[in-house]
Amino acid sequence: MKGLIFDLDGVIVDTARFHFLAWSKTAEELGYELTEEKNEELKGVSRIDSLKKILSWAGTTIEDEQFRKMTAEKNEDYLSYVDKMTTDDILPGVYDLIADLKAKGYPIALGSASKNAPRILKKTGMYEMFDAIVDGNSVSKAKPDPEVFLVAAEAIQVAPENCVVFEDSSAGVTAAKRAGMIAIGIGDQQVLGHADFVFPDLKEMSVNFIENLENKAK
Ligand code: B16
Ligand code: MG
Repeated sequence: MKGLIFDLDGVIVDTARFHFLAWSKTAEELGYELTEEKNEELKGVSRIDSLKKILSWAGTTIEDEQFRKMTAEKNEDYLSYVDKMTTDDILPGVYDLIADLKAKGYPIALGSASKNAPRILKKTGMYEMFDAIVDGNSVSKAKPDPEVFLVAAEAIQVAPENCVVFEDSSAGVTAAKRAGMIAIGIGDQQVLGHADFVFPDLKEMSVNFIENLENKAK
């Protein structure tokens, strides 16, 4: 049986929007305007690496202390949005899909770069749905490194080649492919063309599709 690994931000909940709002504020302080297009490159990327990217786009450098302060402030700002989340913030179709897959007996893991994953899952009532939660607190190498998905596969005791990853970020799809897994991109075909399949959102995904996945992957 296949193991299913879900990314969090942009797949289960739309916190990508909150990251964008918070990073835009940081970028502004650095005299840089973060566009939605550039923000795509921050999706799935760790907090530390995100600020490193913004600094390089802004063509500037800062002292370590300032770096630490900026990531802390960004996180505080981000959490002010997260703490207002409820079950209504689960993306359409996601709760029912995961509940149906769980009922069929599929092992289900979270594979997220976020250190705030448990807090978000608890706020939205999704915490209990997962057999394993692997997030930014449990891995040291950020996507596109495959570590997060390999650790998740191990946690649900499924071989990587039998795992299916649901990801909204380009870095995450690359990580899933490097892990030797089937990657299902959730979002824009233009951004996620390297995934095995791309769906605009999980509303379009069915249990039947997962059941018939054998040999369909690239
Ligand atoms: P945090 P995912 C990722 O989550 C986000 O896509 C990315 O934008 C964010 O920088 C990263 O988590 C770290 O998040 O600051 O909460 O630790 O998409 O891998 O679920
Ligand atoms: Mg994501």
